[in-house]
Amino acid sequence: MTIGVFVGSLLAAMALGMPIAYALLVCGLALMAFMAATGALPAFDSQILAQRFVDGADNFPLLAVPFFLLAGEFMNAGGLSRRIVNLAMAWVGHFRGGLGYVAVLAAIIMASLSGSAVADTAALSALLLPMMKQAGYQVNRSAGLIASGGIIAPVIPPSIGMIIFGVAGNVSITKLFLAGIVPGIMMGVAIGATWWWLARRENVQPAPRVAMGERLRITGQGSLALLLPVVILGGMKFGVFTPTEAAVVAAVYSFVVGYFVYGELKTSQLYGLVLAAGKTTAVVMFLVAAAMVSAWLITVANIPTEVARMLEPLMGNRLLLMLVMMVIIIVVGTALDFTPTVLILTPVLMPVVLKAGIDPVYFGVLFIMNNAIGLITPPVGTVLNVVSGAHQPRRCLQGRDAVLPGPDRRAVPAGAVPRPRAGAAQVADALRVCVSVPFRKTDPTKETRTMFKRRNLVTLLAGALLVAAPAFAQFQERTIKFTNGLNEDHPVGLGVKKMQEVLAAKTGGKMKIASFWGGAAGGDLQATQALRAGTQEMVCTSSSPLVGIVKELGVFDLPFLFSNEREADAVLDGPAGAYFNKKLEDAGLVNLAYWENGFRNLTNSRKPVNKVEDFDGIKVRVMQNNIFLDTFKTLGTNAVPMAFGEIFTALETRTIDGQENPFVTIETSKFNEVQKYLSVTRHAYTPFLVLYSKKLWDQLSPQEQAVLREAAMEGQKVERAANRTLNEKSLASLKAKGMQVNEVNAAEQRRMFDKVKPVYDKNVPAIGSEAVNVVLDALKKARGG
Ligand code: TK8
Repeated sequence: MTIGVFVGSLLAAMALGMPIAYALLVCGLALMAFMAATGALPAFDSQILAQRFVDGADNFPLLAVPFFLLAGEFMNAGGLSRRIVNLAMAWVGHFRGGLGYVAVLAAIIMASLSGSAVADTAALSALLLPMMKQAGYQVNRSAGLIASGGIIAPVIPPSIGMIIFGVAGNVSITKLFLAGIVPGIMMGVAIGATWWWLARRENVQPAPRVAMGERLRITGQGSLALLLPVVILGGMKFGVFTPTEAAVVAAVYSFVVGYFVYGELKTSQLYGLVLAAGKTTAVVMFLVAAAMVSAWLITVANIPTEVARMLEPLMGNRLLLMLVMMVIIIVVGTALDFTPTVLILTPVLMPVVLKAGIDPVYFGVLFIMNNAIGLITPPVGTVLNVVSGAHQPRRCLQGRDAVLPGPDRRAVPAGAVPRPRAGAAQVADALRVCVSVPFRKTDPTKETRTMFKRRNLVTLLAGALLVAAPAFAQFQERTIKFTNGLNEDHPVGLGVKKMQEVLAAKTGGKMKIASFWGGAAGGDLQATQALRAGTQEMVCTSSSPLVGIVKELGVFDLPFLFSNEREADAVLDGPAGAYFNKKLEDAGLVNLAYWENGFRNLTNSRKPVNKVEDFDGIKVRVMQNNIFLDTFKTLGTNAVPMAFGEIFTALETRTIDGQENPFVTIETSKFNEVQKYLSVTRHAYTPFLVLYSKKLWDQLSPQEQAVLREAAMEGQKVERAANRTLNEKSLASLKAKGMQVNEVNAAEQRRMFDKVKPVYDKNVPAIGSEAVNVVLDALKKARGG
């Protein structure tokens, strides 16, 4: 049913002629309204939608989009594209069907320079199509060839499509980029082979062979353009820069070459080029932001699980599963534009991919390749439109401005055009696609069988309930949505399991917890905001990201506050803990219990940190509050606040060198895969808060509230114990997995403490001295003072 609302609202909005970005927002609204009405979501809250929307665009890797677009503009206007065509001409122009090979070779090279199929195709068709026509090639066939070559662009890096897939699916963009090279070249070879087959029958005089000396001269001219992909890929491969930085490098490089070296880029053009890239960026980013709203609701509504269940029969056969998913992508990709297809299908299919054990990078590259086919197939076929619109014979190689005259330069890149599609036939097409997929796999015999079983089960349960009903009358059927940024194998997973058991036993199965892991349904802060708005019941979060909401929580970020777990327990479980609970409640949050994240330690990819001086210059991610930021700045690092969910990718792409977290979190979040050094600094202890939405809490009966509190306290015992047992084990296994671990001796720890002392004085006013004193007093008591 939820799937029906998802697909139905999306298609209905599109049928009304709404641009896709708005259709996605309508889909989000519809899903939220439906879930609120059926009780799957506690409330409808437009503020949360707005928040998700803003968060959707607020993402570091996406910053690559405007720069790659700008690079494309500079390349076309600066004469780089033309030189690439010349170069291809010099080498393969003289074969039979030569101009066709020129188109393919140039497409491959251009693909490695630019991230957008539309920009490449626009440039190539403006240059080559008139030439091919003049030479006597069939226009339609030539246009088809250029269009087919154009769709190599999103596969060979850099690729805006891959950036968006990486962001939407949480997959390494660097890995996607590197994995796209060979498949992209294979696409070129395949297109070239097809052309060979077709061109045998064309009766066209090939261009004269270019003499070797001339060839080398032309290659020399184009070599500056050829160097760019080497710089970009090499830089990313060896960790010199991130994909985002690569985009900036590409833009600056193509500007310098076009402006200073070739001298074709004119100052007067700059404004127009930047404006064009800016406009396209706005379209892409708006689309991404809107898609993040529906993506969140898709996750919360459990649609991926439903889809996974439908694809269940295929789970054992990965090849078949891939095949089915790719067919879905191709079909949806023909009906929708490129980017919307990525944005809509990624959150739905990614969980299936992970569950089936398919490599997400492999899936991503195939996704992009098959989705690219949609660029040259009706009804949407953006690249087709470009080819048919872009060629203007009279401007054929008229000199430096031959490439991309007028409005074509503005042609929006792959997938970015929100175009109304009111045609009944197209809507019917899309409907058929989206509706037939989910139901295709049902096996009727199996269906009846499970129904039969289900009926038995229901009878049994009903009987049991009849007997037990009076005892559980004070409880209502409730499914509590719980989210967490960590993976399920973290001890928090055990704590939640315990809570589920307690709830099941004490409420006769009426109250249940539906848990979402790995930040799949939003990070700590987002979830906490949802709690305050009353659209989500529960979250387990570190105290630190919440300092913006309850400033007093900043106490726990003061460095070297606790020296062991016993002290932490004494403070948190005593009156001091109650003091913060009161503050949290005033902010709309009921804290059910303090669980444990634990003592934090620094990891980084540059050097072991043994002493204070070693912090110098390391780029470290810190939790999002000023006290942490201040601490790490004072220690000498280059500190960057960042949400937890972005850490892995940021480490992998070397946007940052390091991060700090407890051993168990480091291991369960797999940071060791992208970090070399682990220094046992124990510079802070972070508690976890198990929060419940106050708005929703007030709707619970006193019995329900009591059971929840009890469950959270039982969970606390399990979680803390597991965390502490696991702590040492995690350290050992991090070592075994290849991390280089160093202890920090007591004297050095003391020096670190001395260095960060000013952080206390500086931040106490912001935290409030009352809160600081409450904790310090409790701590004194705990220490026996
Ligand atoms: C997990 C976070 C995390 C925290 C952080 O959701 O942000 O570094 O330590 O463990 O709460």
